[in-house]
Amino acid sequence: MRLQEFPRHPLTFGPSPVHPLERLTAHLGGASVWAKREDVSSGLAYGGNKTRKLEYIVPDALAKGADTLVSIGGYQSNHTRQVAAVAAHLGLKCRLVQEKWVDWDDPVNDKVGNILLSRIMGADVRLDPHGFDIGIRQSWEEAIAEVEASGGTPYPISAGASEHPLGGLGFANWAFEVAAQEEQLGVFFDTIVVCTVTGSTHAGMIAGFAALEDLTGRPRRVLGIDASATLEKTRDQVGRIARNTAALIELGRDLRDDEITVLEGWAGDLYGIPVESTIEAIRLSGRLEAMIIDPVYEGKSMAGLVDLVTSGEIGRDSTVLYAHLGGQPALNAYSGIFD
Ligand code: 5PA
Repeated sequence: MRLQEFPRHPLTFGPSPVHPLERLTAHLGGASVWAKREDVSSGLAYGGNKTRKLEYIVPDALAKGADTLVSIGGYQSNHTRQVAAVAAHLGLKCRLVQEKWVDWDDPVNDKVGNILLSRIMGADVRLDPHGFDIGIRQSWEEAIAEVEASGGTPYPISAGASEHPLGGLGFANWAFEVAAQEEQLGVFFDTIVVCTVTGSTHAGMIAGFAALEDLTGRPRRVLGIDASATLEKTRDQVGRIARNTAALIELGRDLRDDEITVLEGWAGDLYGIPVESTIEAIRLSGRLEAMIIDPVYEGKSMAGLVDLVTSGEIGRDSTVLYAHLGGQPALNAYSGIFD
């Protein structure tokens, strides 16, 4: 099926805004840097990248007659907050497993930010002591079984909606949205920088931009910056989801290895723990652009962008698009960094 033919349930205001980051560009003194803002493109509890993924998943949930969305993430998961928002918006119930993915010593880590918002939106939020893993989790399978046992009709959405068969479509479509915006703005983004953890954001982009390249003959680089600190798992997951998504939208060819690039160097040793470069990137982006980014994901991909542009690895003549995937509510659980 062609991408345009998949059912899509609108959850955003429309295309996410694209704008230049002029002061950051001047400061870095290299490539021209722009941002595309998933953090300001939906009215549903601050939105973010999962909202766009869920646009393609909701039609399936509704078609199957589900009454409860069941999902999983860390205490400060942005994904589970967006699932809770979409459930509220649709009038469905929501059951969330919040695992202790991050050993972050902040006394309000399980009270403020994303988890607070999910509670406000009426989700059944349950804490679970298990640690970080992007794969399929037993705790989530148990939650699905519990909903069933109590007479509900669960609709399972895996971590980050990534293992979901339709999880890559939202960002395959993002690529086409970028192409339409390029036309309006008279620019061409030869390099995209995106944070990657559970993989379907980056993977969807890879499939979408591959399809565009086949149409236009103009290649570009889609650089995933790992923030999982479990690089091999993320790399495998990105490659697998990119290939599945490419097949789903009938790309008609295999993806080349050079189309799947997950870069390491900015995650630190552990998922969810900011390192010095993360904190510097957050301050830089705030100070120069009033563009707020978080310490778990976007601070790490911005740190990658800063280094790649400064070192010239992304050349001076490049025009770079930074995918801002949301995630700011988690900042509240990390206030101690900025005291
Ligand atoms: C997340 C993910 P992927 O998981 O699709 O690779 O996206 C990475 C990412 N930026 C990037 C932000 C703000 C994100 O929230 N968040 C997860 C969550 O539970 O919130 C899925 C891990």
